[in-house]
Amino acid sequence: MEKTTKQNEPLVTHIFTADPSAHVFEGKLYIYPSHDLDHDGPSNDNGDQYAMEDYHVLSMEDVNAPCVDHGEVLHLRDVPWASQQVWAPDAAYKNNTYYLFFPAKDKDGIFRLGVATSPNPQGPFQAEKDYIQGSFSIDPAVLVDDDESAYVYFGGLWGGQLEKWQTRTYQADAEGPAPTEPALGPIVAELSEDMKTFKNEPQEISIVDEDGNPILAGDEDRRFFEGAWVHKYNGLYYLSYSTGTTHKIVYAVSENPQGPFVFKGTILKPVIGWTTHHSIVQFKDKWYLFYHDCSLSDGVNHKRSVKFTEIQYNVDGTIQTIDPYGDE
Ligand code: FUB
Repeated sequence: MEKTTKQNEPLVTHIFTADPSAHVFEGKLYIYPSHDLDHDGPSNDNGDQYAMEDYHVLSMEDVNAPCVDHGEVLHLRDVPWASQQVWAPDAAYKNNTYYLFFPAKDKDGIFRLGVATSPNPQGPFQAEKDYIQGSFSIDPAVLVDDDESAYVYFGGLWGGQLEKWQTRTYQADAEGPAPTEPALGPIVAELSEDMKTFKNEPQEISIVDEDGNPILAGDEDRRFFEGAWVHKYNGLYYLSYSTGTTHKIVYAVSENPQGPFVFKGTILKPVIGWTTHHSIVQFKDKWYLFYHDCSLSDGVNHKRSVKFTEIQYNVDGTIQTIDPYGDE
């Protein structure tokens, strides 16, 4: 009998997967994860342990249906500009085309964002020859808005190199702001009609507290670290992201896709493993959080597994906090 998929359990166990970006395409749930590699190489704050080389696409006909692995859909060797580390991807649909957005290090060891295309949501994807000009750092997440304008959100601290781009040129020795200064926000750029170039200069997003004060770099329970995701609920834009060092998924809300966003609270408490990374998607009449943890590998940080769970909104639009192991 085919295995059904259960909430809060790994979607697949034959490979390690992480950083899930979930979308509903053609009436099915498609998940675009990183494909973690099992290896004994170095592990450090630079993220060298995340040595991924390819992408697989997963899909589910329904939330309790078997999860299908569509196999390798893009490999590092087929990305002409990239040298290593294909990290957290996302996908989008526009112009009758499916676009896979992904970060990788270029030949100089600098993270850039690439794009690859396919006529099908399950790939395979064909990479563009060069990275998106003007792109930097990691974790692209794309929102195609109701009016078809498309925005890519990106950025990540430490190994994701966001600190090194504060002047908008790469400075290898640059460090982040002092704890009492405003934190670095994620970056947003509107995409051109062809989805392969930025329409304008990338802008830093401002995240503020309920009084309008910027979230500070030392406020590690609330400041942006990596893994931005934007979804729309009741006409408002919800920016959610990982706090990195405090291992939470938190969120902030705005009336504008480019912010400023007002901090609201925690969506997901820490999972097993250092990184936490998610996406939020509506499927039929329910909303789901896709996330990862390291339970399948007993806590090995670079051997992660994608899971999902339902999320609930309160009547005021806030999201109820999830304890990933609450029922155990
Ligand atoms: O998977 C590699 C990196 O780990 C991602 O880009 C980050 O968001 C973190 O999950």
